[in-house]
Amino acid sequence: MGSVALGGLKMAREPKPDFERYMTTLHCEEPDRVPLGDWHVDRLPKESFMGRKIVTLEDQVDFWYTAGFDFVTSSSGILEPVRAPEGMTTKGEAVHTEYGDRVAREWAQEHEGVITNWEQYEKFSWASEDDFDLSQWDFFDKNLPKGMKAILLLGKIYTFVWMSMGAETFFNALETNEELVEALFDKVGQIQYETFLRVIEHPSVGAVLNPDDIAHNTGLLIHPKYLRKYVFPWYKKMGDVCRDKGIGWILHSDGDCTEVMDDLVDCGFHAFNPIQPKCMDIVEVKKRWGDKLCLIGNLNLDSTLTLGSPEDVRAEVYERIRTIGPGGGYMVSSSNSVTDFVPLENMKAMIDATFEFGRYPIELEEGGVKGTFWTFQAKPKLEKVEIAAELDVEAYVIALLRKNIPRLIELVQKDIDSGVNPSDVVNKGFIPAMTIIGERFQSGEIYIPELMISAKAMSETLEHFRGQIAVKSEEKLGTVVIGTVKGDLHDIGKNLVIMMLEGQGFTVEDLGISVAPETFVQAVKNKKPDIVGLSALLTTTMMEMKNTIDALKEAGMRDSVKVIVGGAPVTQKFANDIGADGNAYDAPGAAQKCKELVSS
Ligand code: B1M
Repeated sequence: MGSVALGGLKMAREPKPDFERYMTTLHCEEPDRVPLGDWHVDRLPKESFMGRKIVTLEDQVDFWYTAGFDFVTSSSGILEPVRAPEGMTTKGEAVHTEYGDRVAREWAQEHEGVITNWEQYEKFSWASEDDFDLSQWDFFDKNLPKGMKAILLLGKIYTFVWMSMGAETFFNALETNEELVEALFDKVGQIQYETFLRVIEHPSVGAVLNPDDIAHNTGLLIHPKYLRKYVFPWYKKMGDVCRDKGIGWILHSDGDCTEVMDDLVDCGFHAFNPIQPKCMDIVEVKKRWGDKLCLIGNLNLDSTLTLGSPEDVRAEVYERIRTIGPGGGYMVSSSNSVTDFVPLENMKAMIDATFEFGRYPIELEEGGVKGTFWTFQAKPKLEKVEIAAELDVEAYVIALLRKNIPRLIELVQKDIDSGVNPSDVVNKGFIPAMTIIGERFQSGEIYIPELMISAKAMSETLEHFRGQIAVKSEEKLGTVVIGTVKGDLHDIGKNLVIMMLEGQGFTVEDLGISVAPETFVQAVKNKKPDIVGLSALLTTTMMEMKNTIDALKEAGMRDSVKVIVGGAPVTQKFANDIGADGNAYDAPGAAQKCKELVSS
């Protein structure tokens, strides 16, 4: 090995890194054993694993080597919207971790980005490839242990653009401010591409992993036509270079990417990560794309790695290697990254089991290891809602989806002129139309931007008729106080839920993100809502839902409100266990559930 001094945890086995093993796997062939594939491990699990602080580059290399990886990862030229104009911040607050420490987290403002118009675009302090400190690559060139290579983490093009604009502005701008969107994608793509060209000249670089999330639990975040226009051409440009140079090219995207898997193959990717078990069935993915794409991931971060025992983790690794490993083209990794809420024993179990079961040829018996493990669970079947449609609802649907306010105004005026009671325009026109739009979102016909745009179009039209079609307070369905629970900064889903609730006639009080139980209690005291809505996207923050329900009990208020919980990892069973009154899988479902709760 090179000049890196190895310390830390003594492993029972010699790591013996071999990047050839990694490359053979990327080419969907069988190496000597299944490699470990995680590309990000939070600082605290790394430190706990090593039993000391991770400070220097030597420490970093030491961790990846000792843990048994064939590579070390490092980011370069990852643009972060933290180069924001003064007074604006994209840094989140500190949150609790498994390791008892608190770490600051990055987050993006849903409503306000830092580049929402041309003036901000011009003023933004754009980085060039000269601004990035690339010194670690010289270090890796000289010091990586024998057999190890470095993986460059670069390519956040889609993520940077939406985060810098803010989700809502970005979704809207796709249709209304195309020039700015295009300019941003070009700018970011160019910076990423030039940095990429520079870094891959280093002999230590064995692969490039592009961490760019383009999907969520049930599908792509935006229509694939935008990805094909703005994002995939950059991926392909980089993919062509990687293929020419014989280095690996890997996409990390959360969520269900089924719709664009063929595009990803065309972009030249060798591998796809992390195949979240809740979103994609890895067995099916292997069947359809396993000869073209190596699969990295699928170890369940929602449950097994975070809430399961080391035996469960061992059983899940066994199952993945048994079903996906034969023939090559599979690496064991978490379904996102090893976060600071993965217990150390579970991380160790994942690594140990990969060494234990991953030797080729893979010959593992079904049911050979005891433990609870997860396989793909399809999304719940949707119940069709009966719609009392007396007006020309389809015309409303079309105009809402196109955000055609003049047409909506015309439709409303025509209905009022023909004698329809103004409040029935809402109840028999807008609400059924939004219900239909919600169903189209649920079935994957439309995407998040269309859902958001429709909800906005409805409220803008109602604003136009303010005074004429004021929904009387006795006709309002009720009040919902909602927030993302403490420690959790995800808010796109919660905001969609709010829009759907308002679209169905609820008054909503939004408490924002990382909302403490006491704040919910205070809001219930002050606003006297009918329903409290709790959103959580992280397994670890789901416990705050229970804490909030307990706090309501302690304050003697639990019986005065219904509680609905939701968010990607939340299940009906979990909702029952913590004593919630309802759970919904998505925003239209949440509005439906709230209607049921107020009428029960
Ligand atoms: Co994060 N992230 N993230 N992330 N992120 C997830 C959620 C994750 C599932 C990805 C994965 O596993 N591959 C994973 C959580 C795993 C787990 O714990 N089970 C994860 C992780 C691990 C993390 C970090 C820890 C990463 C890290 O730092 N190592 C970190 C944590 C930050 C924190 O909160 N403390 C983090 C950070 C981020 C970003 C900041 C980069 C960004 C958030 C930006 C923002 O929200 N402003 C982000 C994103 C975008 C995601 C993914 C890719 C997409 C989430 C999203 O916006 N979806 C997500 C992957 C995934 O979802 N598969 C992921 C779109 C939205 C419309 O859907 O939010 O599911 P969703 O909401 C739906 C339903 O869930 C439901 O209705 C909504 C609309 O239909 N719903 C409700 C939501 N709330 C509801 C409430 C209800 C009822 C229904 O009643 C009240």
